[in-house]
Amino acid sequence: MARIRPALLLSLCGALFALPACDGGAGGDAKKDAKPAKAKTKAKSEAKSGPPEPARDALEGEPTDAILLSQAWFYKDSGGKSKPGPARLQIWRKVNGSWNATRLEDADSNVFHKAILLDDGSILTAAGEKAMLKKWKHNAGKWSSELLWENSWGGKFNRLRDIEIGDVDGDGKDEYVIATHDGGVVAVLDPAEDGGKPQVVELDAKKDTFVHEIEIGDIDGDGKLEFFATPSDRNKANTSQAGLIVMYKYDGTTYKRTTVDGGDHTHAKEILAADINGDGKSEFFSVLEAELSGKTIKKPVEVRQYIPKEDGTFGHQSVVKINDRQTRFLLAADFDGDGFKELIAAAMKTGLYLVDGEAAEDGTITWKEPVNFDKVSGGFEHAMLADDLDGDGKVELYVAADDQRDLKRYDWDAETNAFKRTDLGKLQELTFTWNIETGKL
Ligand SMILES: [Ca+2]
Ligand SMILES: [Ca+2]
Ligand SMILES: [Ca+2]
Ligand SMILES: [Ca+2]
Repeated sequence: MARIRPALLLSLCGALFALPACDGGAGGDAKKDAKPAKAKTKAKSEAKSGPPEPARDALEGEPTDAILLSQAWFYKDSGGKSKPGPARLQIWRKVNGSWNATRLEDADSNVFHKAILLDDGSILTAAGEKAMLKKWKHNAGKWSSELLWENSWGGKFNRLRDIEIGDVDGDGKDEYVIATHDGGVVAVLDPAEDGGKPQVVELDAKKDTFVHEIEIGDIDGDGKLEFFATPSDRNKANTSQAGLIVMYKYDGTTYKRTTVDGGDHTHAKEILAADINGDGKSEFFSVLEAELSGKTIKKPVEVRQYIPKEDGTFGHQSVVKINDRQTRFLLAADFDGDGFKELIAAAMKTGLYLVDGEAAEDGTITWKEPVNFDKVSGGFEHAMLADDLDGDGKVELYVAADDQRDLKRYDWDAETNAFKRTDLGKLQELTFTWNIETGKL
């Protein structure tokens, strides 16, 4: 978890370290999982020798609405040092009208960066330290897993940072496109159909290079999917890093890379491909991190929309500038149901922003002034997702605000023309939520 520096941890968690918050309990489940008195001494000696045993909570009852939070979390060792616990998936499920959390943890890694619910009810997890892609199944109260892929690139870290699924080579079958740390690799993994070994193409290996994000979309509307990635320099505290935003297009033999944008002073850790105006072409966006000098923001976060040109290069227009250090989540969804997808940006400290726009006949989009609709919502990643999980035909927004420890839902209220917030539950202290997935589980 080198991305969470000790200094940052202190500022985020401060005195919380003094509390027995890192006991492995997830919210309200801590009590349920507490061991009887006899086990107390054992737990103490275990704490001295290593991390807590990974939790594997059973899922009770039939599949129901579920919110999966991919997390890293910290516990205190016997010397009082905070240490990363096993990679955690906190699984919130709606049972009899109320939301409750269970945990699935994996001691092989110390962070789940992302989880995807597959059609067959299994869960795909992309983990860091170690860089493992696993498939999890729950059956009759027991979890089992299959390691689909693991690799190491000989650098300081081995992480799978992001994964997206799509048919990027046009053969009618989906690939898994994966961003990795810290050897610069973008991997295209062709999953084996019968549990065999996947075929993996590793692109653009480069030492000390972190690829943060993958997006898939059809930017030119030819029915073939392009994918995008964000290779950048090594993560450093309180200073900006250079980086690129690149596009890959399959030419029948290989994935050809072109540069969409790049800079010496900053980079993007978030990108988005989404068909905003419903014309069959994906619009493509990046979120450039602020340019920093120590704690001072020299240049704010900027969301850019890229405009493809005839010659294959890209121009851009500025969508919104956000006076924050970073904004790691950007999504598009049509909350008000007018056929145009508005953008939501989740900044680290300054809250949630709604940016609506208007499309002209030629597809040109004019973006309106942002609305900072919840200022008291934040987190290092500030993960969010839009989905019609309750199936009423309207998309709702799900947000994990680690700073306030709130898991929330926002519904668009057509009468007030604003979001209405509902709190679903409390997140555990000393956890960092990297992604949200929703579905039936
Ligand atoms: Ca394919
Ligand atoms: Ca295309
Ligand atoms: Ca709309
Ligand atoms: Ca809904």
